[in-house]
Amino acid sequence: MPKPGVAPPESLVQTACPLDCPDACTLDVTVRGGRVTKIDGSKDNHITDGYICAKVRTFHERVYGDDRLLYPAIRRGAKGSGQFKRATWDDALDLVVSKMQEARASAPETILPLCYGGSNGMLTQDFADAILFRRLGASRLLRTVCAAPTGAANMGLYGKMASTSYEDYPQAKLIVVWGVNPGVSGIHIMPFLKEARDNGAYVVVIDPRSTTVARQADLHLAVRPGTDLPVALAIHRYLFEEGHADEAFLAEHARGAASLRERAKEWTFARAAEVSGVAADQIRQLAGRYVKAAPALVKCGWGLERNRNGGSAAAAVLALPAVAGKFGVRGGGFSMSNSASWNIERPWITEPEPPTRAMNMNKVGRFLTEPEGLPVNLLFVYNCNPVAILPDQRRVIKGLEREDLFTVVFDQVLTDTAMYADVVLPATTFLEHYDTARGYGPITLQLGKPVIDAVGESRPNHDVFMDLARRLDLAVDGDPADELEGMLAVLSGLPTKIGDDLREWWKAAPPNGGRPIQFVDVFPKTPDQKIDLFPEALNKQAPKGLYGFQPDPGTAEFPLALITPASDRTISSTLGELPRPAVTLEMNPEDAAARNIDDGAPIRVWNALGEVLVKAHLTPLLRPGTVAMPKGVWRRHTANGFTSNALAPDTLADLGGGACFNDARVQVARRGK
Ligand SMILES: Nc1nc2c(c(=O)[nH]1)N[C@H]1C(S)=C(S)[C@@H](COP(=O)(O)OP(=O)(O)OC[C@H]3O[C@@H](n4cnc5c(=O)[nH]c(N)nc54)[C@H](O)[C@@H]3O)O[C@H]1N2
Ligand SMILES: Nc1nc2c(c(=O)[nH]1)N[C@H]1C(S)=C(S)[C@@H](COP(=O)(O)OP(=O)(O)OC[C@H]3O[C@@H](n4cnc5c(=O)[nH]c(N)nc54)[C@H](O)[C@@H]3O)O[C@H]1N2
Ligand code: SF4
Ligand SMILES: [Mo]
Repeated sequence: MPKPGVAPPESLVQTACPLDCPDACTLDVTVRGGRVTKIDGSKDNHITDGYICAKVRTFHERVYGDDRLLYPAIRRGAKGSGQFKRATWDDALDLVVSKMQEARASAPETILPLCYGGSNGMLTQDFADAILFRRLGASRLLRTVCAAPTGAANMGLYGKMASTSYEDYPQAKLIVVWGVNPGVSGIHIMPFLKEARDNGAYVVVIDPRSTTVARQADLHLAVRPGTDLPVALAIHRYLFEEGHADEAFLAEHARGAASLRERAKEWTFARAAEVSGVAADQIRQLAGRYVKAAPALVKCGWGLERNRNGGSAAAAVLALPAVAGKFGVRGGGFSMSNSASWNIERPWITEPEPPTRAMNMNKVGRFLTEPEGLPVNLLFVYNCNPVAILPDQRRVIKGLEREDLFTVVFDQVLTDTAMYADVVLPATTFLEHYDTARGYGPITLQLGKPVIDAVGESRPNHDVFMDLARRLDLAVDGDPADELEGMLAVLSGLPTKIGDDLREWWKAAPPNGGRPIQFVDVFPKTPDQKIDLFPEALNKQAPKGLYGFQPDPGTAEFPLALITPASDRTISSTLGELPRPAVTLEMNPEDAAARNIDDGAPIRVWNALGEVLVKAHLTPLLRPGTVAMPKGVWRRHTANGFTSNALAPDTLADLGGGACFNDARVQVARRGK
């Protein structure tokens, strides 16, 4: 114990951020008296460069916050009331095990693990959890809430080829920032983008909103949500029909160009302009500039995928550098999620995925309330906050209220979802356990390590899932018994050899130094290493065929397109328990005037699925006809306890079973004072 009046010694410990974020920052964490007092970006990592996002800078407030789960608990009151009774780990796990045994004896597929991106690390997801749920024969979860359409497009066209890293942006002479807002959701791109501009790069932004990057851009196409496909196809039409396609490159490296050309044919600049709501001249200008610029880079984000046309839009955008011949130079080609850049073996998962039913997470509300076939009777939620982040929030909540559903929520804080749990299990945070941090912007990999002891009785995912496996007699010899054995198993599966001293943080990059040039260092991972511009499997999947456009879902009753972009603190719902500014609905003054709504007025936003009560924030930075609310907010942030997800349909994108958050169409009206 330090003497009274004498400050305990302070130490600086380095670790890495494993959150679902492209940047994978290296963190300098200040620890005093066993407590974290400050979290900052490290200078040792040139991408992190000494700064981090506003979210993680406050992460220690979560670690010690009022909402932190400190011990296991069992439900006492009605579902949703948030009343729990403290329990021992033994009692809580015994109860979970008895319910799992029951389900296993009747039909193991009535068990559904529900997880997503709480942690992107390799130890906290797809490890002991996969071992447990595979051996149990539980239903499988299709993790489609994010990146499924862009992922399907990249997989179909390029077999998930690695893409241009942040460090090479400054080489580009033209950068198209397409459906992404790096000012809040990829902050470590920003200095590289600035350097590119300083070097004379022409920057184009395609986004319905005038984001910070859009305001700095040379050209901004404020498209209607869901209309990127016609814009991209109009550029393809220009490339093919006006002699700008790189026929030599296509002949050598691609298949399916004729089919893409055929689908693009109908999309003149004029038609694309009409549908997307931007001037034909702007699209023509982008196309002309793109043809001339070298190196030219397309940064494909996630904003364009969250609608009915998202997969085809992403495919058409990713096809641009192929048709225009923009590969083969540093700073050219495309840049997007690099999540598949590592060939990581997972030898510890000794069995293949069982052929159990696969359930699309966007439909969880539907599965819980209107089961087709076997119901879901045991829901095990971890690394995910479904009430806050899944579409059709009211249906999700209705499902969680089912008395015959047994819900386990394993989390760090009492989330909106944990309120509905039968058993709550406390999880450690990345400051209290080992994990990896895998960048999917920069291609880097680092070790995350505990910088403080576990808070309360919280435990790491690995320990709890292995404990459950043992209690269910599902553990076998050779399973990594604890967190450290797990970490060693992860390290042994890596393509890069590293030392076994787990006290040292390390980072590694693939042989090309993490800065691959497409078609020099990396090639399509398709069987013949060719680009498939018209994968038949994708063509079959899309309701109107690949590159087939589906019109706007708006109606006279619900004409406004509600989009839910990231803000600087709300991207996923992690840390949403900390104080946040009140949520508002952003709307263009024109749309507001038509409804007699002033800035700050209390309003009602609704459609057939639900209603959200917030205040209006009038801003010309959003195109008329489109309104916006941030994603990742919690129920406590609106006046009636529902968020934008109460208005988001559970319909699916054309490819990859992706979410259609931005297909929400709504009406807005003023509320009484
Ligand atoms: N610090 C930090 N950064 C993160 C994360 C984090 O946890 N912390 N999480 C990461 C995750 S999981 C994700 S998915 C990314 C999300 O990062 P982004 O790709 O930036 O995702 P969004 O904010 O959903 O959408 C981006 C932009 O698309 C626009 N948009 C909406 N609809 C359309 C459309 O139809 N067409 C076009 N062209 N644009 C549209 C929106 O206005 C928005 O400005 O951020 C990542 N970045
Ligand atoms: N309306 C709307 N909704 C959206 C989107 C949108 O555009 N619009 N975008 C979506 C996107 S891009 C994404 S990525 C998803 C994000 O959705 P989720 O992946 O569900 O992300 P979070 O909301 O952060 O929830 C993660 C939870 O995991 C917990 N957690 C973190 N680490 C651990 C751990 O080690 N162990 C355990 N047991 N728990 C842990 C955190 O405390 C947190 O509660 O949301 C989607 N939701
Ligand atoms: S969430 Fe992203 S920007 Fe924030 S600290 Fe983690 S890696 Fe860095
Ligand atoms: Mo995401």
